Amino acid sequence: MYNVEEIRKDFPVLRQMIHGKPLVYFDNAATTQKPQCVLDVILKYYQEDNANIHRGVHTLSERATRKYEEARECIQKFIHAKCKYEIIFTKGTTESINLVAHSYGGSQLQPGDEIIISHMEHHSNIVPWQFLCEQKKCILKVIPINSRGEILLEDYKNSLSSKTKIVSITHISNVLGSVNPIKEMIALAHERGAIFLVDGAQAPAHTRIDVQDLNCDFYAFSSHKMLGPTGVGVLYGKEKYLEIMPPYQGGGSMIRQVSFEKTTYADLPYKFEAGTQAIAGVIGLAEAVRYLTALGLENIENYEKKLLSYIENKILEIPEITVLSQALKKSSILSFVYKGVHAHDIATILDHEGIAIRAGHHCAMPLMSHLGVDASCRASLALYNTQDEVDSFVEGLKKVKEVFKSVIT
Ligand code: C6P
Repeated sequence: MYNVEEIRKDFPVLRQMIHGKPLVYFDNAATTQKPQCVLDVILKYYQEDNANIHRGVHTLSERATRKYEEARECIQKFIHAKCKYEIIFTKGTTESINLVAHSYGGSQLQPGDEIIISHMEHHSNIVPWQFLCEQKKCILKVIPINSRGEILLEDYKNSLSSKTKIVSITHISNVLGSVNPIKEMIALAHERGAIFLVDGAQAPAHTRIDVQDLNCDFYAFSSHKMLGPTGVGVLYGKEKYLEIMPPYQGGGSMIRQVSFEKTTYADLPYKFEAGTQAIAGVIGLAEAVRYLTALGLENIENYEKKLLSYIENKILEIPEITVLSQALKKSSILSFVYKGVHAHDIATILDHEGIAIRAGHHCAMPLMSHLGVDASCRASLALYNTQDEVDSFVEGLKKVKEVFKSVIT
């Protein structure tokens, strides 16, 4: 039984009033709220165990190291990776993608090689590849999307060639909510000998991830979008690729032996974890994963599906609104424009009703220009949102009409 009212009690931030109204938090694609258990483990770590990891022989350091490494195993199980050294801790999705572009791309690609992305990518899955193309004289190809907001698979197949070396696609679009057929796309890339990176920023809090079943070569995600703290993320990589990749950053922890003449590097995963890591953050992320696992990703996904269809039906009550995505497979993200009213004005009016949404280009400017809008509103739902909150949101949107009645014709 999925008891959302019980679940909400785990999230202290939700128990507050904004401008005299109960907070309705619909900005989960930007970052999710954190359950009490995540806050508790972070506080407990600092109160009881705080020490640097992999360095000290003293008790605190051993404890901190154990918790940090247990977190790695926890993430390994969560995404069903083959072994724990395929899990690299990073700052977030952005750093994970930059790591692959810089290290794998920088060492393996040759001038004229091709990299494929799609039209619905976040800037974090565009700009690192542009850097690489500039540096290595490679070519960036962009697969188009259809009017429903889905990747055009035929165009993708036609774009793949023996020159394709990397394909990097988002699992779930942060603007459209489209769930891409990545398993099929990965198999097609592999047939052409290309490796495949999945930008998973929007997925792990909403659907079950099995990297071995997907057979992706890299999977990047952020802790803060899945109930964990900010400043931490994960790069999953297949061992055979991580092994051949040079380190991304140099510093403490990532070395085996240093001399002024020659430095050798540590084994996986430490080769990619230079400097003191976000230890408390990693421990907090593992707790978030335990929380999500206890609720069950299938249960969360089913619940959010119902909530998405509820919000999609409710929003039809406002004829001035156009929803930007009609993808057949969608996660709980709803982007829309309101005829004659700028997205920022709508977000401001909703904020006065206690409702948090995101408005703007959502760090996906090429997608926005493809859609022919400079900004949209985005309501993104999570496991603790309710139908009552959707009702408040739709009532809030109805107020837009009152405020702008002289503008809306
Ligand atoms: N999208 C949003 O409001 P970081 O910032 O590294 O945690 O995640 C970057 C990122 C990469 N890919 C996708 C698909 C994303 O959605 C994001 C982050 C947030 O949509 C902040 S811009």
